[in-house]
Amino acid sequence: RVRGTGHSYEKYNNWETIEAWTQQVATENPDLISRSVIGTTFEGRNMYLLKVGKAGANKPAVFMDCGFHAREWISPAFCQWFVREAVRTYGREIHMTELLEKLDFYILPVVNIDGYVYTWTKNRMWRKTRSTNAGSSCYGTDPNRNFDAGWCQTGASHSPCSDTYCGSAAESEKETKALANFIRNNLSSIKAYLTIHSYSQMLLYPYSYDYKLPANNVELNTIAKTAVKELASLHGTKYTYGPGATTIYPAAGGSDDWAYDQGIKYSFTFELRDNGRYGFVLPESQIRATCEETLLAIKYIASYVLEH
Ligand code: ING
Ligand code: ZN
Repeated sequence: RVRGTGHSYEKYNNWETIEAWTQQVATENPDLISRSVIGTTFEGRNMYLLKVGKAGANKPAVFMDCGFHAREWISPAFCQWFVREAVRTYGREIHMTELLEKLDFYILPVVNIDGYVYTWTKNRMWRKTRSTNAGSSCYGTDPNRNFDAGWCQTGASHSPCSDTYCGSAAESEKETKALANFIRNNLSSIKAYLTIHSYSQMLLYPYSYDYKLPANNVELNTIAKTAVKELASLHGTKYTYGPGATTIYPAAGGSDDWAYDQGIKYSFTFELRDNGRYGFVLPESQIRATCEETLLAIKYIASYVLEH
């Protein structure tokens, strides 16, 4: 619990509560966290980014975002959990301490804030952004089909009414444009890109827009194999892993493929619990176990990146 805000790490928090939390966690941990705004959403909400790490010169960075898709509520819950574990275990647990001394984590707790708000107020199963579409009464673009990576060539739709609408152009959405601009402006420090989705218990790496394999595909496969082993070590949760196109489905315009093609050689998409029993509506009783196991995989990948 975070005092006075109604926030809880073991409950799903609404946007108002998450927004207040970003302010409070930064204010209470000034030596480890700073908060900035990287843009605003279609409906005018601030997109907060938390920089988590001990101050130092020329530190490499890991970028992690949550809440691309509105209904995947376990994803923002994990970003919040990660930040809490960082501040709670810094100076107490050797691995986290070393990570925060040597790396910065850029955490974007909710990318698609407007969609997230809509799942709390109108439609729990909403996926896309909430932007309007010219010539259509349907709303929204799929933010994970909106990046300039084989844009709309496969597994995406040009129809604004589709749940996988790729948008009118790559980076047509204010939210994806803000994220892409931040990464472009910080390419010299960002060594890894991690994006958290749900569900299906998978760890994916490029490519999804094509059946081609990334140059370091053997290395990415080994990292993924070890990361899912770490994850399973806690509660036995089984993950599959591999290139997106063959492991989940071909889909163009995803942020991990785009980040990889920008030169970020460690780029992964997590699909958290579960395997479909509850799907997007994962019970709050599973937040703790899901976040604890996922944290092991994230810490492993961050340590790997630090050593390479
Ligand atoms: N899955 C991802 C999606 O956007 C994905 C899978 C990953 C597609 C990487 C493209 C690139 O469809 C979910 N659950 O959103
Ligand atoms: Zn998703």
